Amino acid sequence: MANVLYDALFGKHAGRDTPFLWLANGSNVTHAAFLEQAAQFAHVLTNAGLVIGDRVAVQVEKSGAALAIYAACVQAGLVFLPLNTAYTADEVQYFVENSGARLFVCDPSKADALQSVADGAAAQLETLDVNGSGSLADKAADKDAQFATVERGADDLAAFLYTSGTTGRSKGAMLSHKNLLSNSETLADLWQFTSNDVLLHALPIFHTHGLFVASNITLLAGGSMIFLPKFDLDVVIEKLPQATTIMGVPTFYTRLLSDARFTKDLTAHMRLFVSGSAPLLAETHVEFEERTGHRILERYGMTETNMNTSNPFDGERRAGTVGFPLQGVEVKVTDPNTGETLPNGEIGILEVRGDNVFQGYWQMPEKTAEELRDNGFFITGDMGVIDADGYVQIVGRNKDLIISGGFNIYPKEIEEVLDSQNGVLESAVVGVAHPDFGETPVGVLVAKTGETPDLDAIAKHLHDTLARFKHPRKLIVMDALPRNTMGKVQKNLLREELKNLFT
Ligand code: MCA
Ligand code: AMP
Repeated sequence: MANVLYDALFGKHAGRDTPFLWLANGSNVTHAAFLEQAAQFAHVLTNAGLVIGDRVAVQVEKSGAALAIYAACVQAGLVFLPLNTAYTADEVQYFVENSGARLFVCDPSKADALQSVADGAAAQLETLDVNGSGSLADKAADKDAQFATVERGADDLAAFLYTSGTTGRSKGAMLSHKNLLSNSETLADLWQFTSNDVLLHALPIFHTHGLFVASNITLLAGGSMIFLPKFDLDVVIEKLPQATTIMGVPTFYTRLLSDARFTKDLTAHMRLFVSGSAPLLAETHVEFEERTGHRILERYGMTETNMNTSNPFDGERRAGTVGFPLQGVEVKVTDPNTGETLPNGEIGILEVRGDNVFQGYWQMPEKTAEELRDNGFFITGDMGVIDADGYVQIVGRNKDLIISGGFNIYPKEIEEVLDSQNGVLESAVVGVAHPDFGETPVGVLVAKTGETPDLDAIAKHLHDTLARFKHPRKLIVMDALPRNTMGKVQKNLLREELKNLFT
């Protein structure tokens, strides 16, 4: 037995003196140098006593070295657990504790604040900054640049990605070597990636999109990536002439379209623009084609399932749809109440099955059973319909979720914080259309009788406890929340009332 994921993505590039990562300053990291760094990190991890299956939690800025930690974990048979850099210490504490991570890598600037988190979870703390410096790099410096790859099979775990739920705490989605590799193989083939591809990579690498879709496909095809720390409009426009393809959330495309420098000439050489993680408005699709002559290829995925559907590479890329089920992925639409399969043309819940579907939630068998059926179908919580031509269209969500700029926000988590504030009787958080982020959360508060909530103090408290992207862009006090006869808050009415707040 070999190491399924390592061999397919990384091992085959050993000794290749070809550029893998093009950095913002124009320098590059070769495949060989990247793998040598990963091997050195693997030595540090195993020297620290970590053994097969142990989790490595990582909250660091995007860099080639950060990506090399992923490769190191795969090579050493460890489970890679990346965390959003925006998470506060309170949020990180839960992930480190819940996962039972034995080692936690953070930015040096946060080490003082996070030492107690590591201590509380009995995890070893190491640091790595955006330039690749820190205690992890120091320890790696004198290590052998070769590491004996640990054997791992198709069903062994490669990564945990935490995903929130409508109720309860975040759940660690367990992803196996097969889950990740099968999906990358399918997509690399479908989207016709080759070693000539240069992917403009401006996504974060702590989510499926930037980490597994973009990086794994590039590695599989043997291409390279222009590896930018974040989406900066000026830099993306400057680097576009060197790229063949880009993957982004819809905000990338609306921001590009808002800039006059983004023209047909600038994009004439491009092979492919991929969008996902949030709905791409049909009007953005149309405007993009008018401006550039390219049709954006929209696809649909989830943390638990990797990618499920994609518009075709060669056929019609239909605006407002997420295309067809991927090769080897079954997609069906079911009745939310009975679970029965519905005929094409009827709206229901999308369910998916295939090698792409995760192994369950870490140490949460009940949650797993609620969403992953015995027959292997995963209940996505997305409402969809399959049209007569087989295109899947997402029409809504059967889960209380807001997607802001591609980041998922669960209103419940914010409502719990709001409800605990002085003077607040109750609250509701709803997603409101936003020109830049697609949707953004707005907090509606009801005051306790005779009290006036201090909105500034509440905003400050939110700032201290929740990641910035989750902060409601506005807090509004209302006399009462609209409720139906069953007493359930009617968020649809609030959304309707507030829909023009930012437009
Ligand atoms: C940053 N801020 C945000 C967001 N990003 N607020 C709400 N939503 C966001 N997405 C905060 C910043 O901290 C800042 O706060 C303020 O909003 C404005 O920041 P700005 O500079 O405009 O934002 P940015 O840094 O340019 O980031 C926007 C972004 C970024 C480029 C859209 O959020 C991004 O890269 N999103 C991609 C997320 C992603 O990869 N999703 C995939 C996961 P302040 O003003 O206080 O400084 S989903 C997935 O993987 C599934 C499986 C799938 O299908 O792909
Ligand atoms: P997450 O589990 O955080 O990765 O988010 C997955 C969710 O993002 C899905 O369940 C969908 O609701 C949403 N999503 C991803 N891609 C698309 C898309 N192309 N169109 C609409 N929603 C999408």
